Formats: sequence, structure tokens, C-alpha cells
Amino acid sequence: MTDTRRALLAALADGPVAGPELADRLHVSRAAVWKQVESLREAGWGIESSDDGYRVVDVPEFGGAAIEFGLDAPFEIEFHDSIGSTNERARELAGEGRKDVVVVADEQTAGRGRLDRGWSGPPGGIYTSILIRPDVPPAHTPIFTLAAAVGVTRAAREAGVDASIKWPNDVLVSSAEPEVTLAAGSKAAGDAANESQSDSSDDVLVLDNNAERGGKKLCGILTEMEGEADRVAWLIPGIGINANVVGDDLPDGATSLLLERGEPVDRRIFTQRLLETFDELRSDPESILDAWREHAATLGQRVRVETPGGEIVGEAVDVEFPGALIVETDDGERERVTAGDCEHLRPV
Ligand code: BT5
Repeated sequence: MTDTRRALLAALADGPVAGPELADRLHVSRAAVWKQVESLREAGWGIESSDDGYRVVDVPEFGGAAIEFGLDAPFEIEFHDSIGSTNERARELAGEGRKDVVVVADEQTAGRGRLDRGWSGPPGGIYTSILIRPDVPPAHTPIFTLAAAVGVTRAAREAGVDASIKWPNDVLVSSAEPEVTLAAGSKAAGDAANESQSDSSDDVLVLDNNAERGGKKLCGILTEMEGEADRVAWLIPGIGINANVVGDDLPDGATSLLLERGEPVDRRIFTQRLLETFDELRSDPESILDAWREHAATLGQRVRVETPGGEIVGEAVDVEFPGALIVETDDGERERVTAGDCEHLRPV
């Protein structure tokens, strides 16, 4: 986006402004203002000209200028219709010394998950990477992943989707009823629940794997960073949200805002709310844990966590700064888990 366009939209964000005044404020000619307005209209903006001046009446559903318009957080948006990985692009920007830039894409063709896993990124998503330079030691970085997860969950709930966080970095939508299917035998699936009461059947009941794990995945977060022993140089929470992604494009075990709502979500508003929450929380890190607890599905659950040091099973009882999960094991030990893959188990 050009500086003139950005300044023009910033001026119009608070209401109508007359053409001559815009030209004055932007230090350009009235013809240049008119040209910018025309090109915004071509890009899908509704801009009315009345006696009061130019007024924005319609904002595109997605795009860099659209997300910046009315955004109450100090981020610049770099938008791509399609990109390999927004995290990769944010790393390039970090190399150029930038900060507080958010890379956003509609489609991602080489998205990355954690531990060399992939992230599928069909069109209609919100793929975003927030490049920040917090003044903290590297050990504190997990707290920013938690803040991003709160941002997504809060925005999803505001959009009418009952999302919650699975430690450490997934946002899930739980299935109301675990799906039960017959894995063997010839009974109709509808009889499955009854069969589970008797031992006389050969049929095997299988709880839907995702329901068992705590729900369907709406969003995943990959946080990358670079730093020295005592200070972070840059930090990039990369957030993949299945927003207006149709069911056929989703991997197994995933859901989207579109599927859950039955209608598309306004991705501009969603992204703005996510960034505003993230910004509010990063400036008050003390508040992040409480906000996370409020939005978490994991606390109070029986969990199995695969950690680099082995498997831990027990009840997830709390989260501690900077994002460690506290698990009470069956023999009464309190384990503090800082990294790993977590699975929600059914109660024993
Ligand atoms: C994550 O990894 O969940 C982190 C994903 C981060 C993606 C964002 S998009 C913007 C930014 N740019 C990037 O290149 N990456 C970030 P992990 O916990 O390892 O989960 C990965 C697993 O989730 C995969 O192995 C699949 O099983 C599953 N998966 C892949 N794509 C998915 C999708 N679109 N929705 C739900 N699950 C998916």
C-alpha cells in the first residue's frame, strides 16, 4: 500500500473529509486525491462523495488496507493473496530490521506446522504472522503464543463459534456429542450406543478420534524467534485459522469458522479483533495467564502429553508463567511441562 493511500484512509477513518482538506493534509494535489479515491473504488471500497466530503461507506471483506482501516493496534499489514508461508515472509522482514508488521494471506502454499509438520492453507483462510520485538528473554516467548491463542479464541467466540484452547497452541471447537461409529460387525451405526451396554456383540465401538482429543482443530500457532541468551531479537507468532474454508478443503480432524457458523465470517473484523487482543495482552503480560485460563479447554482435563523427555499422563490442573502446563499425575506428583503435544483423554 502506498503512503498516500494509507494516509488517505487514516484521514477518512474518523468520518467525512472534504477533498481540498484531504489534499492539504496529505500534501498532494486535489487531482491526486481523486485518483486515489477512484483506485480504492476499483479495489472494492465504497466511497461516497457528498457535501461533507468523501466518506467510506463500504470496506472490502479482506485485504491489507481493509484490516488497517479502523484497526485499534499499532500494526502495519502486509497482505498477500497467495504466499508460500507468512512466517517465512515475516522472517525476511525481521532480517530487514522491521517490527510491528503483520503478514496476512488468503492462501498459503507451503505453510509450516511445528516440528517440521505441514499446515494446509487453502484459499479463504486467515494465515497471519505477527513480527514483534519484545524486550524479554527467550525463555518468556511461550507467553506470546498463549496471547495469540486467546486472541483467536476471543474473536471466534465473538463470531458465534464456541472455541477453546488446547494447550499449548491449538484452538479447537469441541463436538457436542462424541461421534460413535461401528468399526466391525453388521449393525447399523444407530444401534451402537445400545450395543456398548452389552458384552454379547462382536462390534467394536470407536469414539471419534478428534472428539477424544478434545475437538476439531480450527487454528494452529507456530511461534518462531531469534535471540541471544538474555534477549529476544525478534519473535513471530504465526497463526493459521480455517476461516472461510469449505469442508472439502479441510484435512481430517479440522473444522472452519464457515462450517461452524453455516455462513462466512467477516475476516477483516476477525483479524482486527485478534490483533487488538494480542496487542492489549502483549502490553500487559501479567494479564495473559488469566485470559488464557478463561479460554482454555485443557484445565481440569485428563491429558497425555508427549514431551521430549517422555510421556506424562494425569490431570491438567493449571498453567504457569511463561506457559508451562501443570499436570498432577496418578501418583500425586506435580509435573511442570514446558513443551510437548497434548491429548485430552476421557476421564478414567
Ligand atoms: C500447528 O502445528 O498447529 C501450527 C500451524 C501454524 C500455521 C501458521 S499459518 C501462518 C503461519 N505461517 C506458517 O507457515 N505457519 C503459520 P502442529 O501443532 O504441528 O500441527 C500440525 C498438524 O495439524 C498437521 O500435521 C496436520 O495434522 C494438522 N493440520 C494441517 N493443516 C491443518 C489445518 N488447516 N487445519 C487443521 N489442522 C491442520
